[in-house]
Amino acid sequence: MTPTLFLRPFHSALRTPHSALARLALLALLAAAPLAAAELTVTLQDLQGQPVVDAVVSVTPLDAPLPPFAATAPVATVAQKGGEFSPYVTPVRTGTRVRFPNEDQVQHHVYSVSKAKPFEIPLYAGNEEHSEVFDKPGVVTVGCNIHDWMVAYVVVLDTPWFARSGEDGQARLSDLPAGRYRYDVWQPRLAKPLTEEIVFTADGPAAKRALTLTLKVDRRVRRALEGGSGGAYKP
Ligand SMILES: [Cu+2]
Repeated sequence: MTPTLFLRPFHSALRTPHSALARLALLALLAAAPLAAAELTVTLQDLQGQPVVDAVVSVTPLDAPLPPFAATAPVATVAQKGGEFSPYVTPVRTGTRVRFPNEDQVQHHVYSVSKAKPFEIPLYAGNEEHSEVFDKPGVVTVGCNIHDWMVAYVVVLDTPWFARSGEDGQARLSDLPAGRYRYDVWQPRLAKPLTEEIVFTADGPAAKRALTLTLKVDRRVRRALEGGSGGAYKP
């Protein structure tokens, strides 16, 4: 069992001259560890009853500070495959480094003019390594200068609690300390982001929410590179 393994270094730390420091460090660890954690599952569907994919559900504490940011930037990946970005929507915490590998045989020119992260990666092919740190919260729309149908979204959030809805329209969040929160739902076709307050109790059942979203028409034109997996597009 892990407790024995955990206690041994603690006892040896107590015998060192820095025992007070060690004790303080342990107390800080205990204080940071939530005694009980809540879970939230949000089920999203559109007006036709179809599951809504690629929605980002995020949860922000209203009465407690956000957990500290990681010392080293986490890494996420938005690839270019068959003339599309993959994934289409990527939620990340503020400070995350996002890699943009090109898995196609053609060059891409990835850029954004969004306020939270304007950037440009001039024409590049697969083997070059390109990444950007997303250091401000906000929705960053990413495009390609060569293939104007290519679009992706990086949703940069200060909170560490977020999830993207899958094919079943569900977004699941766990390890939420008890408390009062605000949850937000964002989706590229959602006319207006949706916000609601929610309270998690330490011993309560997992919270579930079912939401019906009004989505704008999907105007994306699915095209693929010539000879690519998707077929017929000719530039
Ligand atoms: Cu491109």
